[in-house]
Amino acid sequence: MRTVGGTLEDFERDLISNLYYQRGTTVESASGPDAYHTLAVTVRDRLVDRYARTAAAHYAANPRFVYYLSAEYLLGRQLRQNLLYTGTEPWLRPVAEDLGAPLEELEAYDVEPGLGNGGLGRLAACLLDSMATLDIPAVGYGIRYEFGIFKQAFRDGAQVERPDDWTFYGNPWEFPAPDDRQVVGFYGTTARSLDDPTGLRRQWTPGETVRGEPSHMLVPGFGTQTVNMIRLWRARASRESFDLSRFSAGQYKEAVEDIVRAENISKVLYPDDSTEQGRELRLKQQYFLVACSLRDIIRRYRLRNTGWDAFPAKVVVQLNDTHPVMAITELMRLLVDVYRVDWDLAWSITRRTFNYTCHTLLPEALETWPVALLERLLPRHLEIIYSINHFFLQEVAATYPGDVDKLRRLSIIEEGPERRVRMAHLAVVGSTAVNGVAELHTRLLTATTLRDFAELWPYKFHNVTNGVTPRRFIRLANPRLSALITDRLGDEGWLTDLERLERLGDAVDDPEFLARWREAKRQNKVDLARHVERSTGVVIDPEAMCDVMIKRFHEYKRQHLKLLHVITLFNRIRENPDLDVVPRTVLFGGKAAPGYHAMKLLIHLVNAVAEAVDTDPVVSRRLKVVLVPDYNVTKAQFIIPAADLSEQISLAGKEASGTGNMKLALNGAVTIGTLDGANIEIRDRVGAENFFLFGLDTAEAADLRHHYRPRAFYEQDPELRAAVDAIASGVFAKGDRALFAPVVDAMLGRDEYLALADYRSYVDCQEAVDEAWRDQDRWTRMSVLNSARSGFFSSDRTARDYCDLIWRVEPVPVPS
Ligand code: B1H
Repeated sequence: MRTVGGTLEDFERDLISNLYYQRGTTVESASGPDAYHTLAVTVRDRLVDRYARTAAAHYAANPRFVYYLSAEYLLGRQLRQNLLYTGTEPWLRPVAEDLGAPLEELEAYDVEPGLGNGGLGRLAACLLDSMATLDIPAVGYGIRYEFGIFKQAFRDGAQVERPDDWTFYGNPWEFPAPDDRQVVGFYGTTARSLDDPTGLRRQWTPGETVRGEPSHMLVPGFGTQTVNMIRLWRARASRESFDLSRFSAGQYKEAVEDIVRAENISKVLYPDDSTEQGRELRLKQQYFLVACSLRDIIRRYRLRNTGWDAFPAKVVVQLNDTHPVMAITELMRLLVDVYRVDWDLAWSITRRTFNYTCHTLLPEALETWPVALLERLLPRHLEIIYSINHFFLQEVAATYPGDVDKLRRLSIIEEGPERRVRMAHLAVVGSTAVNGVAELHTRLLTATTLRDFAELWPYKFHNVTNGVTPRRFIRLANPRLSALITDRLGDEGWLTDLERLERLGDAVDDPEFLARWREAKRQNKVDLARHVERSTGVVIDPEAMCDVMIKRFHEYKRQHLKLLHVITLFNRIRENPDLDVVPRTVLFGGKAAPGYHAMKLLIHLVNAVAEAVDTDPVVSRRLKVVLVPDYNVTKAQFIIPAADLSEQISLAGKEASGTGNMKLALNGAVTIGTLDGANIEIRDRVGAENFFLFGLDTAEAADLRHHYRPRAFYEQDPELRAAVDAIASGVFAKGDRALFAPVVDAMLGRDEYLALADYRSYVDCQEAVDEAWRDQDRWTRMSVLNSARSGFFSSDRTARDYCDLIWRVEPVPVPS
């Protein structure tokens, strides 16, 4: 069925009609939200035909589907993306005119769904985009948090968190699907199944039930007909929950108690990043997501298939980190208890269905749940975990007879005063394939964190280096550079075959091309300066080097090392006002988890240093420091195209991959970085001469840790000492020496991530950066080559790697 026409006139007619019949208003009296909503719906309608044809093609082919389970998605703004993906982008201007709404105002209503924390959530979004672009049948499952990642503001320089009420004006991009609701249980008791002599089948009677209501957003492919979906679950009370008799008796609070408790499950995204949150509600969220999603997966499977033998041939589930790992026990429960499949067959099906991506190496980020909590909240799942562990440890004991220590290390249960379930172990045991997210990460994972498993099952482990979608992160974010690239390469084919960027390599000998490249960067900086001035009041110079560090605030990422460099520049210029330094704008962006006090204090310090720099008449002419508030996908799309220098300075061995590093390199920023995560692969590709390398490598860092004395570095290096002393002196706190003392104490005390050890190498490397910058032709060539050689980092390649190594799915073309 074809319901929308393909011309601008059709579009305009539909727009006026939607405004009238959906919003009940006219162009003359439409508000900003009316105009935005109507435009959004009119664009969305242009995806619906394709979505319906995709569903039909998938139904006919009955293919193997990828089901991506993730607690987080950072989709970014939808309007421009969907304009681009429907080929209606050129109409935006005339259409905005029809509506009498300035473009900027329309876009301001296009709020991004902030349903994630950082890289892990954005990777999920990039992979969905690439799977659709590659015609892979796929569904993303997640939670429709009522409040996404908090909005960050600053009060006197300190971070304050405000709720992200992202659906305040409604969300025009989603379709509710109440018919596909599910019911999920919690708490309660378990009992024997009388007909099961093995005791492995049992019955769970939950003590509480909650309804999961799905809605979906469309995930179009670029340059193809496929439109997949992401299905998000919202928790609602079962209808019986409202206690009318209590309400009638005037007990209003009690009458709605159950409703509130149920709806709290999808109320808010946990604003953690890489720290474990031992909260019951969080475990409830995790189970809610997987229970709803698995029921939906089974419902979809049964539309075209019968029996269970074919299940793993038709269903492959990718677990995005450990957050959805309870799915393994839930599938076992459904198969064994509900569908009465024998344990062994159920286990074989389960193991063939799941795969697990690990995103970290930090021990504190490896999720574990107290046995006692599981026993209360999910009693049947705990029993299943015990059984899985029992059979697994039998297998281990047979492989390593007498090795008790091995059993202890591999067990899914961590013994100790408080027994806990190790979710990563459950994930590895219950999966066919396990992957790390960059070469170094996978190597370290198999050599350290999951070493015993890698020895036991070496064939399970794979590397799939992360990637980013070039559609959002170049084409949408950086239209100027995109136009230049398209002009040079002849067509837009590079957007779906990013390795073609390689052909830009020849352009480094073309002075005219270099000039246009530089001009695009400069214009991007002018745009960014306008945004920064509007949101912070700070005026930045588009001629200065734009030095960018954008990522969550975390100790291992070492924003404090960057700050020591900034303070060193500050000190140098103050001491020698005539010093010939390269003018820089140092731009930070990122949030700290609300409970992460050390990082919130560091944010405060960044703002304080920014102010000190800004109010110093001499320094402020050469140096600017800005912490852009509320860094998110939208802000990333403004900042990345303007960046000259990309700061990727985590301690080697700590950043699993990084993906901002890829986005920045693709947009022609040159990296200063350590040998960590995907930096290594970026450097291998762009060439050592186009990458500023500094610092300890993983082995050196591990060695130094044994006998590390940060004070020794402090004492030996006068510039380092001056930088640390400046913080301690209170110059950034109006003389208050106490405020930032914890930052100084952490540096001189343990300096967990060896920032002081890497300081000299970093600061000297920044001098090499300055030297390269002074030769603008040289810099521009480096910039072009970074872009030209980063084609590997397309998430299309990542998705293909998953297909080849892990999923073994085939594309299903959708006829037009
Ligand atoms: C990454 C997380 C993460 N790794 C716990 N782990 C969270 C862990 O709310 N939580 O509890 C949230 C997020 N996030 C990141 O994943 C890595 O640090 C990056 O290096 C990597 O690029 C990204 C995508 O693989």
